[in-house]
Amino acid sequence: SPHRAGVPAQRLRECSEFFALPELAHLPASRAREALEEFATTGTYTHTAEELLVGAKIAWRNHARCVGRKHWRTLELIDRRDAETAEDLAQMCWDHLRRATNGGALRSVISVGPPRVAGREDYSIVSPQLIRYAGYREPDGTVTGDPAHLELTRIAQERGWKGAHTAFDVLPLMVSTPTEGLRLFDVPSDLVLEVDIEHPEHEWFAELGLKWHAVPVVADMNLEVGGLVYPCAPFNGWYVSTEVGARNFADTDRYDMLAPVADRLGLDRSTDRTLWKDRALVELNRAVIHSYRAAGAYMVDHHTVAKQFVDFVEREERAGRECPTDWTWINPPMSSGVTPTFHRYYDAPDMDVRPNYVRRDGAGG
Ligand code: NRG
Repeated sequence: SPHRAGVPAQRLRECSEFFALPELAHLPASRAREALEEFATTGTYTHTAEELLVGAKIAWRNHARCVGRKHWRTLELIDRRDAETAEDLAQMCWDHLRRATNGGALRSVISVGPPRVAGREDYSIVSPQLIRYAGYREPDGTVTGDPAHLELTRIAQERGWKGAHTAFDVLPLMVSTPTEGLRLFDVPSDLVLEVDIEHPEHEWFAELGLKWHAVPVVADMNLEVGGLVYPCAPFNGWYVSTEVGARNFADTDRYDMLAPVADRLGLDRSTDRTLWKDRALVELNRAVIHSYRAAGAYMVDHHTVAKQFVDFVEREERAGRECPTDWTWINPPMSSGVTPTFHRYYDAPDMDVRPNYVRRDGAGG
């Protein structure tokens, strides 16, 4: 029977389909047979580093919500499936930050820890990203820092962490292992490249005291490849400027900076019809793009990434591949109608295609 270890039929199917990918056509036919046999009998099997990297790249190519997919071939792997301790995972994350940041010339990297094994707690990164800013609820009800991370900050504080109480305290890295449970590690500050936000023309902008980190390393998604689940698989590309300028700084439940920016610009906020929000948003985003460029920290603007994405979709069409895409995630949160991604339809955003990155439950990011 092919179900001796109780592996669901769907997982075995993912295994067969994985080894049938053209990207693995050079493997001997015996590899697929033996992997499937071992998976069915023991409940797991071991990817070669090459299979894992191919899987991680194709997972990126398949991810319907990612607008940066044109660069899927450039992904680099840090293979730490041999990690045993929480320290090992922390070390993996520090290596990741160093390799990904690269002094500002960002590189796309994925680090992979031990796969899920039935009957054992996961090795995982509990933090939604490797770098996140704390949020503190003040007695008057306001928030200092990032309101998205109030809960995460409370957990860190319960575990004895003390932040400096600025609006940009880097939270400790939180990891979990089967034997040690949840553990916290301060992120070495020399591994956190940050950009102070200033405006190309308005001197006063720097006085708003905004800054952001250069590298978004998403850590709350499972990598699913060939029927295996890797719950510890932090990965990064680079920021689209609007993620920072039109969401993190602008959302009313994040740093909520549109009104302060509009006031410094001297805009009339007495009615929405003056478009003060839109005008403040443009200047805020100009400041973000300008500052990252001046600091030598790579990021892409929403116009450029939209063009790259349409190139990617057309290339996938020519290659005869489906390209599942979520229109609502691909389009930028400002000026969508003046980017090319807005003006077309895509293959249905099928989140079930594998390999893929699958969001774990928990805090947003
Ligand atoms: N909006 C989030 C980051 C989500 C992922 N974005 C990327 N991913 N660019 C934020 O921190 O603003 N990536 O792998 O590059």
